[in-house]
Amino acid sequence: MLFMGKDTKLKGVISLAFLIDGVRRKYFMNTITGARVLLETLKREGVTDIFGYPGGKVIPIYNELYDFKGIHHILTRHEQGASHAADGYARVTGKVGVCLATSGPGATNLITGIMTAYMDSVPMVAITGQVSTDQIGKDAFQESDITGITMPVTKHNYLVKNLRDLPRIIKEAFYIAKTGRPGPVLIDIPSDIQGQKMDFNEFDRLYNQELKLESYSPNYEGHPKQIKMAAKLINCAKRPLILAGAGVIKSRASSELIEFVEKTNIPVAMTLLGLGSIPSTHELSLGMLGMHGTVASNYAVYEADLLIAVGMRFDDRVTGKLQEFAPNSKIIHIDIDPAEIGKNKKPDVPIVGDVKEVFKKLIEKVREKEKDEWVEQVTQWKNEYPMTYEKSDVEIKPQQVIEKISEITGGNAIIVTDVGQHQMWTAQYYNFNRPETFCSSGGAGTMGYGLPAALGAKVGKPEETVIAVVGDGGIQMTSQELMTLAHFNIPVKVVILNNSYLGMVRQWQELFFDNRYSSVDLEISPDFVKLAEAYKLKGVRIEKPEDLDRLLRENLTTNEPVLFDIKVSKEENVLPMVPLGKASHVMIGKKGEL
Ligand SMILES: Cc1ncc(C[n+]2csc(CCOP(=O)(O)OP(=O)(O)O)c2C)c(N)n1
Ligand SMILES: [Mg+2]
Repeated sequence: MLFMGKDTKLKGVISLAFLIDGVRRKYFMNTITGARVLLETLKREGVTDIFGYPGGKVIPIYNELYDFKGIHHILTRHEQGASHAADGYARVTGKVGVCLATSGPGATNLITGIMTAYMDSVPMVAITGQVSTDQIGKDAFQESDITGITMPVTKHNYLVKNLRDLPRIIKEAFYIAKTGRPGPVLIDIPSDIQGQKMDFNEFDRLYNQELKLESYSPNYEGHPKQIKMAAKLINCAKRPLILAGAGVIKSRASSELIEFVEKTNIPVAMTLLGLGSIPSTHELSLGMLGMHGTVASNYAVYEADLLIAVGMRFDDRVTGKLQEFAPNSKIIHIDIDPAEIGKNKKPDVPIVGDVKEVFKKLIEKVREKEKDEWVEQVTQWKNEYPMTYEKSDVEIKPQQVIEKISEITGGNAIIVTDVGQHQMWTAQYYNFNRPETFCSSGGAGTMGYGLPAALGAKVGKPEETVIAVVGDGGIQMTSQELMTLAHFNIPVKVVILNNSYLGMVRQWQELFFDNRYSSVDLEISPDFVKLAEAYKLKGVRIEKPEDLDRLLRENLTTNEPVLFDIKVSKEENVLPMVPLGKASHVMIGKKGEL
């Protein structure tokens, strides 16, 4: 054809311009923005999902996210939701969870989630936007000193002052977050740095430089002499007991723990966050210890002559009155963090190292042992004092709901809880079969954690059934994340144990403050089913015991998000209980002191 139309000519010119630009970028000057540097580095660190919320000082990052391939961004409805979601994601995958927020209020909204992750040693990288470098310190719009504010609740944090440092900083942040004792790391990136340009090859070179962290080198091995001493103590002990904490799960040492236990026939008590490290139904599992632990666990601690404390930190909810904790016992303490050794309880044999590595060596050195009188004794306690509650035909008991969920899922779901009585009932009545299936805010006790953390867990493990067990109080702290479930069609099951109270506080007021129920009444609450519907989710109300089994079975393992509002007996208490400040073997049960 001799003559081209005007439009066709124009298209031709535009295509040519694009082609030239492409060639120029590829072979001569392929520059990328700081925001792009961030995303490229995250991708190289294996990040596939980010939880976040945009704002003025991260717009350049969101601009790059717009068409960036390989990273999926989930818009939560509050930054707190983003940090808890990153936490839930990390706990079930073992990967580093990533959250992103703008400067000022966006950044400060992340803090509760960062602190929660810090207290429970969860690997997380939190990225925040900051005002531009020339405005820092001038009270610019939405400026906050987030590195200063988060100093006590992060393992490390960074304010990026030069784009050339960014690839190294991100790489370091991931390394620090996931190695040694895991924890959250925050990276604060001023907006001008996000917009500055860098040559792609230069980025590549900077990223590939070897990490040099001189003052940080976690010890994984465990000292051979200490391990030998530990084995000697274990071989001589008459009444040994293992206390398994979150460290067992974080170092993925469950199978080594089980091998060790089966070789030596030593019983195991677990901390709240250690649940799942050995199946609850294992004959040598005594269940949880501590304030709401089993009688068998707490009695065993009192009677033991050797405690093998593994990846746990003698938290006060575990020990009760510290001076009277394990009074007749020698202690072997295995932990990756040297700062934990002797912090609360002085061990006879400290071993600083990774639980998995240490156990591999211990298994070789300990003698095989048959079940003996000690195992008989703890089994007798187990049988004599099982977890029990009074059943009812007229009202649903909260413990019954958890037992039912355990039965329906076969103990194989991922269970995420909020904080309160329902959390403790879940720990007591759900039979955890395997590690990385229980997320709960142990150290911080953060109400509002459950729903967003479950959302993150489901994104991390889409093939698993994820159930959030929450209270009628806690759900109201982060209920906006129901919208995130609906928006991204994340099929989490949210089970509200609705007792119309801030139940755990009410329990303390009943038992220790003369029944003076002060500000714990939640009778005036939203209609949760209508709330679910307002968020475009299915809501199911269960009020009668006879409907519980059917309605749970029909809706618990389907592939859609569902919210259950389950009316449970209002004034049920979590028992047994070690009253605050009492020795851990002094427990109260249904009929007073045990
Ligand atoms: C953010 C936050 N605020 C306050 C508390 C104190 N607290 C612990 S448990 C609890 C009551 C929780 O009530 P609900 O969510 O209904 O759960 P329930 O105990 O009734 O199962 C409160 C207020 C907390 N742990 N976290
Ligand atoms: Mg409640």
